[in-house]
Amino acid sequence: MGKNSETLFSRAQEIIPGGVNSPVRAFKGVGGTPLFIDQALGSRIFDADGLQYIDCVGSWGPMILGHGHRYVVEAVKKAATRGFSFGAPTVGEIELAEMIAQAIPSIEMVRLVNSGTEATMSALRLARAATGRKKIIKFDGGYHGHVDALLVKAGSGGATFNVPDSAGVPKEVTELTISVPYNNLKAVREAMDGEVAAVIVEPVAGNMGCVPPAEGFLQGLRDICTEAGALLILDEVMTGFRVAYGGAQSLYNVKPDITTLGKIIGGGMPIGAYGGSRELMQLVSPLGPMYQAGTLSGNPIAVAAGKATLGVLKNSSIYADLEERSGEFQTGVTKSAEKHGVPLTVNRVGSMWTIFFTEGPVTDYESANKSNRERFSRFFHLMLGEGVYLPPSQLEAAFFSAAHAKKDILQLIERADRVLKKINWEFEK
Ligand code: KE4
Repeated sequence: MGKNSETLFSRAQEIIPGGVNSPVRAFKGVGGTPLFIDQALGSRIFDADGLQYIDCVGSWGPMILGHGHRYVVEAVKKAATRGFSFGAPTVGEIELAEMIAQAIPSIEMVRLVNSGTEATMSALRLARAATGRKKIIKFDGGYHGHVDALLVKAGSGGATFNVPDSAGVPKEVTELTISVPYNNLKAVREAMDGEVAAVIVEPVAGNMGCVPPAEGFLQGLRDICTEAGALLILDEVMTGFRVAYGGAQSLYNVKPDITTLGKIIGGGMPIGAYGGSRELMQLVSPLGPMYQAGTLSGNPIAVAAGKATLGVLKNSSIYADLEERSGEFQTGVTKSAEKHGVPLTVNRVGSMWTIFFTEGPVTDYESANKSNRERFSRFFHLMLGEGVYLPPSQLEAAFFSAAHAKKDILQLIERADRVLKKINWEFEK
């Protein structure tokens, strides 16, 4: 670990809880000192000691174009000269909303907010306003931001630190949330009653590591919700514009009542969004009785970055390229693990993926949790030493960007092979 990151981490811990502004960044899931990042470009990040890494985190999803894409940088620069924030409507917000609705037909109207958490919090409130019901169904290992009602058997940091529920959340709130195993329609049917306002699901789970939906799972949720008069919320904060331009709902052909978005639609700037039918969104203030607001919602700089990002993605070959290269990586690592006798499973949808250190299959939180975290941590640090920056947790998704060229993928496979060979020796001796 570089000296500068260590010095900065000590200083940061004096003034910021855990030295980080979001828990998963603290390397608690893998041990050691977090890298302090100085800058990034394309597929690379550079730490405070000037060391270079192939970035497989991409800010946890937003950087699908790679870092510092010239169109996005130019758009942000131009917007910044016109003003940072007005607290008043702007044409850019209309344009981004129109781009989102055009990409995702289930969204006829959309409200921009400042984070994925705000998006899911608002979506829950909208579902409860629309149905007059209180209960929510979520999935074990699903993470939807740090909304009180959803910090129940939560994934991401909650699962990484083995504290899937949070202190400070009254039981009166969490009593209304039912969490069931992912990919288990029977459990959803059993939990569903006339009091459930909504089911919220990551259409491709990313916060227990990458876990694809089983065949028929999403359509099954759609049917169960329709029958029960509950709303289906697809939390596409991670999958929106990631697994396809139209999100996971276009890939799996499922129509939710509400979609939440974030990450990519801001191109790396703070943003979130929730949307649905015109009829449903009439409930949202100032039109209707469901209140939701935000000083910086629709911020002109974030909107400029988001528009530029979606503009590059739209009608591009980026998704096809990402599918090919990510598939090549998955095959390469799987073959290497077989060669070196290291039990692992690589789950992937498009350019989001996770290497689970378990035989697998990994189909839900329980099977994801069977992963050997000690081996993952060893793999993480050895790969860091090889100049590869992975998500610092076994229960997180990794990402490639359009800037990860074929040579990057070949290098990643080579470096993983060297590390897996070493791991086999270390753990098998
Ligand atoms: P934010 O509030 O962090 O913008 O979004 C919350 C959120 C909502 N829904 C899904 C499906 C998400 O993946 C997230 C946030 N993802 C994590 C990564 N697992 C963000 C990283 C972090 O917490 O620092």
